[in-house]
Amino acid sequence: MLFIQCLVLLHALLPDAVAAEQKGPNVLFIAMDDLNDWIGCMGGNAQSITPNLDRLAASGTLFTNAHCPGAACNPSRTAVMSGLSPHVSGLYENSQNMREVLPDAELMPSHFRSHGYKALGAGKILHYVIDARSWDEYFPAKESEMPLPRTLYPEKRPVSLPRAGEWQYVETDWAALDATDEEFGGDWLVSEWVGDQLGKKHDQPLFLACGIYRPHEPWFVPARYFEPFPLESIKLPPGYKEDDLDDLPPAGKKAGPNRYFEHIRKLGQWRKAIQGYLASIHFADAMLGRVLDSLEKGPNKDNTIVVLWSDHGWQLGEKQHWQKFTAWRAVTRVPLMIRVPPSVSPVLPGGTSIGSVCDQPVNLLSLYPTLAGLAGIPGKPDNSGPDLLPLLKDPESAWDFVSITHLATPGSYGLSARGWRYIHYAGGDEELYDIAKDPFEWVNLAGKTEHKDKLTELRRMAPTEFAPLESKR
Ligand SMILES: [Ca+2]
Ligand SMILES: [Ca+2]
Repeated sequence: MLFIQCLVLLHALLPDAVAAEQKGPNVLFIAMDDLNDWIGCMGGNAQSITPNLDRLAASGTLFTNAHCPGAACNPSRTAVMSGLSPHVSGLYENSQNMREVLPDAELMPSHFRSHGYKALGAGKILHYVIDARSWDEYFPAKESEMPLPRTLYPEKRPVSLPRAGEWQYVETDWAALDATDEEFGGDWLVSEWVGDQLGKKHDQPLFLACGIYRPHEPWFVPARYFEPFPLESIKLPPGYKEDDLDDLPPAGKKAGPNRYFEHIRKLGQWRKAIQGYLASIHFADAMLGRVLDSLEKGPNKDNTIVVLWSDHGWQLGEKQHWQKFTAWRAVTRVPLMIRVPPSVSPVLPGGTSIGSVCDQPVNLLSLYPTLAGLAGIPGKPDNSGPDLLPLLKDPESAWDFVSITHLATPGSYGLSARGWRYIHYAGGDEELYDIAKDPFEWVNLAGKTEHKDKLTELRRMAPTEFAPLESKR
């Protein structure tokens, strides 16, 4: 009799239990490309116009000391999506093929799929590949393995920056296009597709990735995004200092100056380029706004976790450098914001606090375990990053971690702590900065006896083993 009662009870409970297991919050996973701290809520450049990034940050937790795992697209994105740090995976460079280096890695969308989620994606999430096997659906079609949709390019190129030689990346150029957002395509099409998904009800929880490609070069966007930035109003980067290289060790002096900046400055294009970057950020922000509006108007508003990150920052002349690939804060520090609505996450039932700000040093590697945890699914056992949950509960909670950004050479990295940064080059050269006093890293303290203890302390927190750079394509 008891047995039958138990069976009846089980029968009554089971459908609900199964249904409950399949339910979970949606995850809207938004990546921006090459976006540094030039956004309103991070204060990196007073001229930037980013109302949508700012409103997302204000609605949840903004991390002001978040850093990328690698100082370029491929190592950073691969690390985020695989949960494996470059010094563990051996993927340090843009030229490496992710699936050659990591043939079996279970990427985040795939992991969510194996726990009842549907994985949808659009735009650039991985480095110019889709990795079709990790997704249910993609825009453009996943079979194409090309994550960028149709985008308008001027017929005659370059428009603004003449080519100086073979070394120059063909996309380094800027121009206001006479086109509507729709005619421009690109991120507008991505935001349209993602918006459509958010406007519908789905029978499974979603892992929905939205890759916004601007402000990645070329800095071509519709003219209306250039209008708020008249050329005569453009200021040089606040972190620029003419004699900044003087106190760098040889490896730092080598990492800073590059041909791009020299070429741009020689041709009188520096302010025009800054204008192009600001316009591209403004455009990317507007595309984000379309996605957020679709979410807010649709049926998924109250059960969707939103996370936004950028794969790395960008230098626009600071330390005579143009682009990324360095260990300085302008490149390693990235926007990271997470919003969890109340009553959707089993581990954070109250959701994130509106307008909370966290300055603890964190790394994008933490996204994999953090998002899995928030969704109520197990993390992957080999995830490199710690779960950010304690900081989402309380931005001031104890945090014993530092954040490491790896460069292309194994053993070269930037280490970010709270208030301090330490840079180590594989040959042994070092830099040390007191960020609380010197946010632009103008004064290298590595050789100063009064900071010897700090140097020793930070050295001890750095990794000691580095996977070799795995074979290139
Ligand atoms: Ca990038
Ligand atoms: Ca300096």
